[in-house]
Order: sequence, then structure tokens, then C-alpha cells
Amino acid sequence: MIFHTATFDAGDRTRHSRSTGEPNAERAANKPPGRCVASGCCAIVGFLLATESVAAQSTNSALIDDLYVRLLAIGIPLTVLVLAAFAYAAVRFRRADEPTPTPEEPVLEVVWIVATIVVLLFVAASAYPVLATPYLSPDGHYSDGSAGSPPGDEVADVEIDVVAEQWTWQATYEAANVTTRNELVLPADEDVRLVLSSRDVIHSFAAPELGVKRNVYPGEETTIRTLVYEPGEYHAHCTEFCGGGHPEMTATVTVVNRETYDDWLADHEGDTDVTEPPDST
Ligand SMILES: [Cu+2]
Repeated sequence: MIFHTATFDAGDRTRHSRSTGEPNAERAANKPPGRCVASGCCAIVGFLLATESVAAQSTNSALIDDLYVRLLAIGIPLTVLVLAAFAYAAVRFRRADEPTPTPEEPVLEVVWIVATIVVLLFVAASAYPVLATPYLSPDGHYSDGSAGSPPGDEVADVEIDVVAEQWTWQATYEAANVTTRNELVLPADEDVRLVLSSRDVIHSFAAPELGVKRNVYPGEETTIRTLVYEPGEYHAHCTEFCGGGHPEMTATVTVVNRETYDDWLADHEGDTDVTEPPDST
């Protein structure tokens, strides 16, 4: 409706201004605000498409970052367009003492509705493939009844049990008979599945740089699927308030190549409280 009023009244206003010879009105007539908004939107979209974000450290963060940029590319121009229309209408028609009724414009109505549907379909088409991956929905139940992997998807290369307890994280590598405290060691470029559970209250495991976050419940298992590209040390912490020691409930996720990973597991076979990660450099 705003566009209706703006379209109808703008013409009257422009004609009136021209007849009185106002220099500002002449300039406005030569440079329509719509053209400025369109140019601004094109510049923003071009900037987003031309700008490469910091390289993602994992499949999870790559999926999230890509979706974020896609939604920004359509969300920012839309926001600018709507705010510009509001601002234009507020300034242009601030002295409309005798407002005229908006004429019926069925074509504009149809265009407006179709444009809205197109935007919503774009958002859905962008988001669904991301949200449906086992990396973003690892607890999903799929059509073949399995949980954690869609049909046909291979089992994770590495599976680690992670137990939360006020206020530590305990990671158990069952096959290697190794248990760590506040240290999670992962092989790079391999599909990893973390099976999370709690011994007491609700916690939440989050490693922001890896795009990973999952609630941890007592008496129930939840999972995280990830594949980390870059060896290095990443910070992890609990994001669910779980008592007095909650701020100290942190862990380090150390990502190393497969050889270093195997050596580290062999060196600590049988140990139950490992706090020393391998060198990730
Ligand atoms: Cu906690």
C-alpha cells in the first residue's frame, strides 16, 4: 500500500513542483529515489558475492557460513528497500493535509505477492539442504529408521563418547582404551561422530569455530557430526548454565593429522585421565 500511495502522489507532487520551478524538485525528478535504492542494493549484493569470508574450519561452519551469506544477500537489499520506501513516503508526503485515496492497482498487487513467494521459496530452498545434512541435524531420524546418518551415508570414521559432569568433559576412545579430561583430540579431514551424555544435569557442548553446538542430557544420548579441515586448537565450552562451576567448564579440541592421532592414542593406551593433547603444529 505504501508503494501505491507513493506512486500516485509522487506524480502529482512532481508535476506541481515543476510548475513552480523549485530547483530541489527538479533534482529529485532527474534522480528518482528508486534508482538510488536499486543502485545501493546492487552494490551490497555485489560486495557480498565478491567478498570471501574467512575460510571455514569444518564442514559444519562452511555450511552455516554459506547459508548466512546467501540469506544476507537477499535480506539486506530487502531491508534497505523497505526502509527507503518508508523514509521516502515519510518525507515526501509529510504535508498531505488532504490525502487522496489510493487507486486500485491489481498488477502491482500480484507482483508484490509473487515477489514475496519467490523470496520465501529462495529462503526455504537455501536452508533445507543445509539443515537436512547429518552435520546440522545429527539426531535426525531418516526414512530407513536409522538415526544420525541419512540412507546410504557411510558410518563416521571416528566415534568418541563424550560425557559431561559438573564441571568437566570426559572423552572416551573406546577402541584405544583412552579417556581424557577437558581434551578432545580429533583427526583432521575425517568424519567424526561424538556421542554425548551427562552424568548429572543438562549441559551443552559448543565449539563455535567449528560450527558445533549440542545439548547434553542425563539419561539420553545426543550426537555431533563434524569434519574438521584445519589442524589446530579450538576452544569448546558449556553453553547451558549448570551450576557454580559452569564458567570453568571448558575444553580444548585439538585437531591433528591421522598419524599424530594414532601415535597419541598408542602412547596413552590404558590411561583414564589424559590432559595432554598432541602437538597440533
Ligand atoms: Cu555445563
